[in-house]
Amino acid sequence: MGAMYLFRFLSAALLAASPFAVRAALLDQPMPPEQFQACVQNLASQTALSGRPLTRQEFEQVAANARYDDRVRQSLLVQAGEPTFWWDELAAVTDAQRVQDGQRILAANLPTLERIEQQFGVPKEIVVAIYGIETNFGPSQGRIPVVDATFSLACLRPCPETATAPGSCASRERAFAAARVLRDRRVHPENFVGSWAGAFGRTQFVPDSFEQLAVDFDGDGYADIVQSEADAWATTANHLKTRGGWDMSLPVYVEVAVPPAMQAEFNTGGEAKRLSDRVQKQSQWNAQGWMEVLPGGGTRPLQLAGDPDLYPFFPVGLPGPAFLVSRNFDTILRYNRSVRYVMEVALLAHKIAGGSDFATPWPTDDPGLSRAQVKELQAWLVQRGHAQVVPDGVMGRITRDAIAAELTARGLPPQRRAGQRTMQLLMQP
Ligand SMILES: [Ca+2]
Repeated sequence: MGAMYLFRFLSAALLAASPFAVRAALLDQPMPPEQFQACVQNLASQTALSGRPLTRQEFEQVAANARYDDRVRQSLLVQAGEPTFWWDELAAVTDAQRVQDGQRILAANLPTLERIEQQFGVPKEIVVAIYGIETNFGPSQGRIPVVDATFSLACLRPCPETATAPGSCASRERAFAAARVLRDRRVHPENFVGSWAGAFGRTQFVPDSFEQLAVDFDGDGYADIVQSEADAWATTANHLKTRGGWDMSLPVYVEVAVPPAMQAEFNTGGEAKRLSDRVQKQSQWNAQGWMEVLPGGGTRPLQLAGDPDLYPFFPVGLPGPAFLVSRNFDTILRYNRSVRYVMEVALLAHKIAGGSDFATPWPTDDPGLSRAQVKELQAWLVQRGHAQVVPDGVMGRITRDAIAAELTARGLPPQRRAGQRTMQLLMQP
């Protein structure tokens, strides 16, 4: 289930790039088999546009077994529809259970993770946090054949006609990469299953990234991000090193207090604000009165080594937690293009290393639930007669429907979420 996090972010990026009319028409109903076949034939005719060599014959050999999977379309739709809150997701993603699981993985594999940290220059806690967020530290990696997922996605998200340079269209290139991975026998077909977005393995790589970045770290001659934790961790570290250039001397973020005179400027009404064009040296932020917020709520001038470049990031604007972020923020953003994902990874890594939550409260009187609490609430909903709710700790559509129904039954506004306060309110006898 951890893998769902990645899929959600990917879908947001994919949808954002899509012209609405095309999206609406293609996502309206399951794609008819003949339309999928025509689409795959069209892809076969475009192998010259593959970013790496791939012949039409090689592609067709893989395509012969490809099937349209409607879960791809349904996931695109579901993910687009439900608004979610920072405080809910961070509470669930970095809950006590996941922190403990991460610490256990770290302790049990310390020599391997330290060698990865040394070789790639990426903190072991960041690697473990990504493992925890992508697949909940485990082999649960989704069940859709990567070929089916990438081909379906390529057909649901067709390339613009202007994308005529090799490798120029992401959805098409992903399908081509899936075909190349099987052609080159780099992954056993049985293991080549993953998310609806085509991500597979313990740290959820899409085939094109896998091709370029996979590492054989356990030395058996085979980069296997499905079976081998060491290979998956090293591949993730390699991504952060190669694509972003991780700086071991810097944290991802420093929580800050904004000088009172500047606060009005960052009052966004709830929208995230990433001000990467406002980079300046730590010493300049200090000179302007920005202060580091300490775990207990106290403040002091920022004191990172080397006077690094930093820029402001506000998840929900002010009031709310505020940050100055380093180049490592951008490096995680290249791994997964979601600022929320970046903060989830950074906070989970921080907590695995013994750090604490943000000191500044979120602007809500109903803070988010841990997965254990969501499970408890779901079990209660089942007792209340919502038989279709599954107590799995994931706040999905069915759980949200049941919460709204229970709130309505009590004459309360039918919001589609529950935090600490709502849970208490609902479950009190
Ligand atoms: Ca290996």
